[in-house]
Amino acid sequence: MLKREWPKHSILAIAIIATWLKTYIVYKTAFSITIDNALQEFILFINPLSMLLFLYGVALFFKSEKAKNRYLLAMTLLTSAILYGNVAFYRFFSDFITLPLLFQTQNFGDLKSSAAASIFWTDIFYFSDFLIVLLAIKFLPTAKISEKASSVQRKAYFILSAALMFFNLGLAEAERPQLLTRSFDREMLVKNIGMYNYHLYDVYIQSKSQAQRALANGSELVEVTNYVSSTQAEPSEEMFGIAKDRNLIVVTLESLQTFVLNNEMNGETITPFMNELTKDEDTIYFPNFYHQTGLGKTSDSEFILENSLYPRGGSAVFFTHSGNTYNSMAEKLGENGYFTNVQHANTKSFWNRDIMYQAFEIDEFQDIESFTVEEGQAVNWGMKDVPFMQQSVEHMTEMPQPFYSRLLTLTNHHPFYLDEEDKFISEFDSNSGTLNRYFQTARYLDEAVKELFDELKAKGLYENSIIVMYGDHYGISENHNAAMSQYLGKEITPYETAQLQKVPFFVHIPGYGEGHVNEEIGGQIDMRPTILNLMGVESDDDIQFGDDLFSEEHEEFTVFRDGRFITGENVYAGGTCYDQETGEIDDPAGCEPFVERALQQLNYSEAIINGDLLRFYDEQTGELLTDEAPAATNVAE
Ligand code: GP9
Ligand code: MN
Repeated sequence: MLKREWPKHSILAIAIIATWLKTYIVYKTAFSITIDNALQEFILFINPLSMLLFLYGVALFFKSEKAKNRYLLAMTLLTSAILYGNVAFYRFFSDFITLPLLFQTQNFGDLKSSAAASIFWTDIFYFSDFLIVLLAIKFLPTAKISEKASSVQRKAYFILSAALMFFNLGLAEAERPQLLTRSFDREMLVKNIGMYNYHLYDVYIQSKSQAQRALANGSELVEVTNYVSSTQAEPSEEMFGIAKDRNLIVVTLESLQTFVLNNEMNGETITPFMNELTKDEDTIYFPNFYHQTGLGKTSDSEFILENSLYPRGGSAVFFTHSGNTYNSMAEKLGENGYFTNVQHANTKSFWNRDIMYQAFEIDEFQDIESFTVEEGQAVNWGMKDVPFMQQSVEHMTEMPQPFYSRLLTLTNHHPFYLDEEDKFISEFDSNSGTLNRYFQTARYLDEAVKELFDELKAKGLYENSIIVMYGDHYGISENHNAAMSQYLGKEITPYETAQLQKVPFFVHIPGYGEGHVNEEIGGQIDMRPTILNLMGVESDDDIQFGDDLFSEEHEEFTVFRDGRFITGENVYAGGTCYDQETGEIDDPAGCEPFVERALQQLNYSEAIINGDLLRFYDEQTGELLTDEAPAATNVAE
């Protein structure tokens, strides 16, 4: 019995092993996948297997040996084509293929021209498993008995395959929690779930959003535009165009929360430079400003900044809706003669930035490839912020003016490690290493901001620029509440947790002279209208959920992505209405009217994203393009 069984499935076994090992070799040779420890290497090694077992295992259902072999050959060809397609693509774009990219017509030209140039005869190796299976079919004296595998055998086989799949996903989840809801980075996906599963995942998230898009039509926008125009505040006339024609530099202050500003840790000042800025005559500083990000963290903050829309709940909009039509601040400034740019010393595919920035019509993205990282200049996730600032300003000197350049810092990021020479203050002394180190990296970020100002002055770019800086999201999560409570010297209630979502917001206009602390309650959603008004670019007709913070009509009502909100009177958190100033539990009546409105805003924003509704909006005229709606059916949210 055994003698007969073994040869019967030997071609299947050969095919699986050949493709598996080939895939691993290709991982190691054709892509630069960073491996930090043995567990990651192990995950990388096993990750092709589960999908291959499923895909190739379908052969077990074939009765005829010939059909089975043909199927296996077809599958080795298919997986080889997927792998090779990625290799050829990677040679040019240092990234893995994702569907929206194939649909973006501007990429297609690049793809075609580069495809021919990136093919070598040695690439035959990428099809070696196909050749091996072909030879095996020809020369291996396998059994000629035409017989399907028994159903018990098949069951055992697929149970084992499923077990392996779960084992792989379990390891991936341990290595990178929430990988499949947040996506993070294509490299991380390939590294953890494997090339083949990654493509399946990509098809899944893209087809899900495409289906919602296909069912949407322009009429859904009527309600949204009515809501937006009835609630929008008239922008401040006084501040209109105050920074007109200047370069706009927007700095994303990684994980910086407001509680470290104008504060001390064991007698040491945490952010000396930024503290001075809060009192500076050319700076307007907003201490009551909140982040509104969700799972997409930094990328969500960028999304809000560029669009004044809320990010999505439950996933990272940078990954799920990078094919949408947007009316980004970059696009708008671009139309007003600006050169638009983003600088970030990390891989370009992180948060799918390379694709999303095309949707935002950002002219240039300078990722890690644009920076020279000398020995000792990298920590945590990439290049240290101080040298990053130096090189970023150097880049600015080469840009056409006026420019809009966005700088994404990185050092003040979990796990908040630093080299000894970059520690300017000591650690805190709580039981949370994360919080203890956070003060030091925040102090380092402060140094980087100082460096930016110094460099801009040295390079003659300072006077003619406006510098806007905002904290992207919290750095210290609720897991560290005990330590946080020790530092703040008070209990961390849901009210306090909401208050800890404050992030700094600075508007620095060299020569302005009327700097002040602006106590207005606001959030990231207000950045786009506020900045555009300062730049002298009208945005009244745009669909945005925020308002100019300088407007006299600005309403103090800031909604978090999860439905919590802050008003002039109250903080609504954990289903409880608190007094905004004292943190005492307040009469729920104060919050009630806002609960509904908060959800309504979030839903409208979500509907815009899910239905890709901005494609039906003429941003120049403010008209709805319902006639061009591709689908007739309207779908309720
Ligand atoms: C990654 C950087 C950090 O490129 O922006 O992302 P985060 O984890 O803060 O969202
Ligand atoms: Mn961040």
